[in-house]
Amino acid sequence: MNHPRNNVRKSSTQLLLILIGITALLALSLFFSNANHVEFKVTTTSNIQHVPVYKCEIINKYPHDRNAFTQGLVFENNQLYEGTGLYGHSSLRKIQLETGTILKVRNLSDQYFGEGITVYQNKIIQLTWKNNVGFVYDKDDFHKIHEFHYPSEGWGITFDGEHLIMSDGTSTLHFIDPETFEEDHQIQIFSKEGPVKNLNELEYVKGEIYANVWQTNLIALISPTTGQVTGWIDVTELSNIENNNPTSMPNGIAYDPENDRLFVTGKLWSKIFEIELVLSEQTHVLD
Ligand SMILES: [Ca+2]
Repeated sequence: MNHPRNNVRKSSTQLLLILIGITALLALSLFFSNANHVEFKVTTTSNIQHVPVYKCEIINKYPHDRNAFTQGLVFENNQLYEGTGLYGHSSLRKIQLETGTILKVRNLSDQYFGEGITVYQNKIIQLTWKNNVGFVYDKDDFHKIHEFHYPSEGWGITFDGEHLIMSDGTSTLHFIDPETFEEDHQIQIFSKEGPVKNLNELEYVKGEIYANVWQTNLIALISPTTGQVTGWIDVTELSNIENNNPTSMPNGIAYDPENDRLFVTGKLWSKIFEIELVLSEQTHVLD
């Protein structure tokens, strides 16, 4: 005969087993739930590799000198500055955006092929292509303050609030101290297809680096910390308006942070376009 107390103990044991069973089921359920979640995350990560592609919605068009072989473009304090290239034609310009009027110009000596420009404090910095020298000018009167040197080619340059960021035609971006011009570090730029070479004109826009990719209609959006391309802007539509040929490719990105305006142009283009980005359904693969 079972003692009632034993029955109680037996019931308690059964209850405990049931509870353990329920707990185990819950744990398994949570595990599979998490497993699904993990799988979902993996899928999402995989999707991130297919980064967004943006098209351009034209907000405004402004005149641009068709003889300007644009290598640098920057907008600062309601003023547009442009650096132009080609031997014998290189210059630094201050331009009135609305009219295209050249308010101030400084021509470079014939031996220099001008490249990217950026503004740092009250100075403008301009690179040269193969001369391994950059120029620092007073922003207001364009007088040359000093020069600095770098070992690579000079292509594009921008400023992220801490470092000058410079491209050299490869997939490398150099982060340079704006006071000493010594390199702090560099990053390699890559997309799903591998390294992204020919990074040209640059602009730092809301925490990302925008870069024209030479000989393409593409602007790469780049994470300055990882070097990963996080998106593309396809400006083919703008190139088509300009009837561009291989020498008059898109080049030139400027950002007006006060009014959140993005400007793009190209070498020998007749216009500067103010654009907004519109998400495209296109999934671009860089050749
Ligand atoms: Ca720029």
